[in-house]
Amino acid sequence: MTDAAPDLETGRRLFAGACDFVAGAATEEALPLAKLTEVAFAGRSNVGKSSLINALTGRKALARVSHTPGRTQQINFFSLGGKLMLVDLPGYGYAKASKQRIGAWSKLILRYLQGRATLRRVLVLVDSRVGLKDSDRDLFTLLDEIGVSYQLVLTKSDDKPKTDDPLAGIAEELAGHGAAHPEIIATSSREGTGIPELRASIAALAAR
Ligand SMILES: Nc1nc2c(ncn2[C@@H]2O[C@H](COP(=O)(O)OP(=O)(O)OP(=O)(O)O)[C@@H](O)[C@H]2O)c(=O)[nH]1
Ligand SMILES: [Mg+2]
Repeated sequence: MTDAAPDLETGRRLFAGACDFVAGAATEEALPLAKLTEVAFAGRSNVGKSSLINALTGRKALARVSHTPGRTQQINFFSLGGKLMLVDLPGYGYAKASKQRIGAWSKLILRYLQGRATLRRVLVLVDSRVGLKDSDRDLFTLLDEIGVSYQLVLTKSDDKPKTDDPLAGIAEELAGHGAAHPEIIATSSREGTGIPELRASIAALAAR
């Protein structure tokens, strides 16, 4: 099975099984042992990372959903039936005015991304109503540099754009990044759009 033709049924089965909270790590020492293949969810604060993990696993409150941006402060690990680890990272780039960038993102996350041998892919979530921000571009550059494969996942595609054509040129921009997967998956945790497809593409990573 290739990434280009992910098997929806395999994805459905993987996510229909057990999903357990394993650890919430606020320090490097608290990271669980790196045994399973990991897929991490990264993105700006409030982009919908926790909601997407809940939608994928069909659990309403597995990963906490917050109304206050920047709520997920630790790295949370969820095991999918001992086959794959889903990793919910704290959001970056909150506070529009303060220009907080990836440099301010905690050292813990940088260490995690750089040193995790089992990390197979980072899903970089981008709000489809807003498009790419410089904090996202900083993360792309970092992941290119450290050679960690990543894929862009659009969130909140049930809602209308906040600016004129926020997604214009996004595929072309991504194509200029060495470690980026070319396929972009559009999702809505609220309406379920793109969820089976994303399950399948994650399951394809677990299988290898
Ligand atoms: N319209 C719409 N809103 C969504 C969707 N997914 C999440 N939201 C809303 O976006 C807000 C943030 O969701 P979270 O899942 O907590 O986002 P997060 O990226 O985990 O946030 P932090 O952990 O704080 O960085 C909440 O108010 C959600 O209700 C979606 O698919 N559609
Ligand atoms: Mg969260």
